[in-house]
Amino acid sequence: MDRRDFIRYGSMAVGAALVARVSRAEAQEAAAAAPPTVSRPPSRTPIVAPGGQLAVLTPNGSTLPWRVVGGVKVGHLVAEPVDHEFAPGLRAECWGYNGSTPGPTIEAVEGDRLRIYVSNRLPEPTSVHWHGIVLPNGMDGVAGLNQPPIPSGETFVYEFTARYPGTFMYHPHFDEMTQIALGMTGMIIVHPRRPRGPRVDRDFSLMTHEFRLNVGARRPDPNEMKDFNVLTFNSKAFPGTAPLVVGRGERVRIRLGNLSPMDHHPVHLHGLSFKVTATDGGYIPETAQQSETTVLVPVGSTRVIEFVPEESGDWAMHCHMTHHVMTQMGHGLPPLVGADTRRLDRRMSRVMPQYMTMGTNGMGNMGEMEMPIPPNSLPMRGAPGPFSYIDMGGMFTILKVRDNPDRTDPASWYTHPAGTVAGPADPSRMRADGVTAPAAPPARGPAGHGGHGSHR
Ligand SMILES: [Cu+2]
Repeated sequence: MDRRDFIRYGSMAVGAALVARVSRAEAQEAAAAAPPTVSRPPSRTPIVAPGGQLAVLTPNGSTLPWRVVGGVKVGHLVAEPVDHEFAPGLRAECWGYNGSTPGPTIEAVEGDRLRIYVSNRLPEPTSVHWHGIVLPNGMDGVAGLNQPPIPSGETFVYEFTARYPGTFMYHPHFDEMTQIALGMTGMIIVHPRRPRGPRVDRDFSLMTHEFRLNVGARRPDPNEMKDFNVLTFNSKAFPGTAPLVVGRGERVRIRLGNLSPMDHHPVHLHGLSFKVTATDGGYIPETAQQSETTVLVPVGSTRVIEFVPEESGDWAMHCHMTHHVMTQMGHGLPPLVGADTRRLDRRMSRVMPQYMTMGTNGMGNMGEMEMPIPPNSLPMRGAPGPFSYIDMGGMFTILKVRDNPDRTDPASWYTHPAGTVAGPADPSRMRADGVTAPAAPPARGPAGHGGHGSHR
């Protein structure tokens, strides 16, 4: 059953309308079962490369461990199905590496000799392509072109030198459409032997991705070409995304990769501007670095950004495609804004006393309606925030800028200094400023169907 079928099923008699039967008991039950809003990020990392370069943090992820044998860094990737949680309440069988999607971040230093074993526990062959790495042709991982595919149950070995520093990726090059769509991606970070540019205090890695997961389905649909409904950072949809906790005045680097099947992601950060310092092709000279607040990360590319936040707070970081901050039931619905549904509601209430058509005043409050949803599905979007419901989900996370980042509980909200939060206008101040409020919008529909907060 996909979400449209669910909507149809829920509103058989009314065709296009979106139906919710909301009762206080149901809402309270759902709220009691609701998981915590944020998951915990990893703690601060050690120095791993010359010049005091810090290890990269992979929120919601891990780093591939090395064993050094005769001066060679030896690692092991296991390609396998993984039981993956996109966000509390939404699980699926994905494919990944070493028990996760994305796979562990591969972190090395310029000049390192790497030997990486790849065991295939998938039901079909696979291969690994080291995206952006300059290496001998037979190590490039394109099945058929550079090597035979790795049969199910077998282990191949790749060996190459990380010749150039940079931010790269890895993924299969056998049945790419299926294997990448099911989650087989990962980042490769090669630190320079001599640090470039100012030293950073935090270094994060985020892989953007998109999945088609029909409500009730066990696995994402790898055959989907256009209509994705679970949008992710490191394969997590908000509120499953761990926040990035940083210090005010610290220099922060975020490495973004995109191995989505079909979509580029314009990733936007609030409250600051950043410089794009590198791509998977190499470093951008300082004189050519542009100041931006949104960076487009095309499919098959990485973009590295750096910034120094000057304002503390909880700042949104998200893909700016509005349908990419939605989840399973967020799009593909009939448009209802401005529809007059009074007759429909009167008729429906005869057979279904709690019936209410939603969406006629906009969709902003849909996520918090706590309407009954099918098992293993996400509500339309979002999670509770410090002021009200945050109506974004999907490819959304929070940059938490604090004065004491290492003593900050990542689950805590920013405490705003008095007088620094937008609120209702004071009528006398409005008069003094010569501002007259326009008439309220014309009332439509019976009481209880109106604006924000009136639905319970
Ligand atoms: Cu996007």
